[in-house]
Amino acid sequence: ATVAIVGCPFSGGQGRAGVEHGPNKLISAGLVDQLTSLGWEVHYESQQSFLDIPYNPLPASSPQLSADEHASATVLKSSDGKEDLVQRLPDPDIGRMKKPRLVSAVNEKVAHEVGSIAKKGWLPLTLGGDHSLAMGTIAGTKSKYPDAVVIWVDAHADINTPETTDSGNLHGCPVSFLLGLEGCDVEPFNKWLSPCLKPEEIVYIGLRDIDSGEKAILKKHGIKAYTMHHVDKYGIGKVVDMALEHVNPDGTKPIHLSFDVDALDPTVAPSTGTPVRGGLSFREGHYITEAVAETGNLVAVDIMEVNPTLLDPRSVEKTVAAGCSLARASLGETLL
Ligand code: DIR
Ligand code: MN
Ligand code: MN
Ligand code: MN
Repeated sequence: ATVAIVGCPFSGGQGRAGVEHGPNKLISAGLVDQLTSLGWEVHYESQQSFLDIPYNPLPASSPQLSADEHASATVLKSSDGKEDLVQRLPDPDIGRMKKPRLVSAVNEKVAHEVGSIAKKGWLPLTLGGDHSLAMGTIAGTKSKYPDAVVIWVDAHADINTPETTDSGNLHGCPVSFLLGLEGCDVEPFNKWLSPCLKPEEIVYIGLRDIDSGEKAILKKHGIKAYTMHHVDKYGIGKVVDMALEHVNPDGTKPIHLSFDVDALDPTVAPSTGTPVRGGLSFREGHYITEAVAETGNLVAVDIMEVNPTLLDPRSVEKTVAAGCSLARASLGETLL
């Protein structure tokens, strides 16, 4: 079988720099060889040029500009070894949404990329980058598998709408856009993204930091969520059984696993932008990925929100190692 790694060095869905270095760190830690050792044919093209869009921050190689200049500068940029003139466009807030044009344009490209990989019959493994990218990854999965279901592992529900978001950070909103909730039919997203997920096609595991607006949305739409309270009460084995039973009662549907590493306890995955104490243990997190792999129905995986610029080297190493081992377990690595 073939896995194609989609590295998304993107941080525009939230406010903390550094998460754009997640993909390279996971790759440098040896992920390609690790997956090859599991028997996968691995496709990976480094530093994906598909994310290079006019709203992106300047490449590191470009001359430093002030914030004002940055907003609309025409800069020299080399692509394919050739110098080009690129207009970098301003991206003011729309309503509460921060960087809406950037997040939308990047996700449109991610959806295309993930969709075309899935259409080859390959498994896309997307490395974030922030979790706004799941707008694109899940839209891509749905373009190939319209009946796909989503297992969303996270401390957060990421189901704010442009109207309910307090932070304005779009990594807190991807699920709403996929569901097409009230307030999500807005430009620029509605130019390319149409609702592709039904409330009964997603289940959450690991939640423990849900905004009040999000709680109301989860209730209103009857969306199944197994919080850390449920993990404590039933144990992870039972929770995963119940989650799979909810989204996939016949065991026939394709599964997209979207894993935010902040679902893990901060002692396990400290280097992430919005850590919340009381999270999944190392084994609980891995159990989820192993059990999903065992279904044989997995068609796409996201490993999101690894930020290798946060905290000390030991914390970074732990977090990156956890990201790699979650990816391996998702792709069938077993303990025995
Ligand atoms: C919060 C935090 N619910 C927000 N969300 C995070 O900004 O909408 N998602 N951290 O990963
Ligand atoms: Mn293409
Ligand atoms: Mn998330
Ligand atoms: Mn999160």
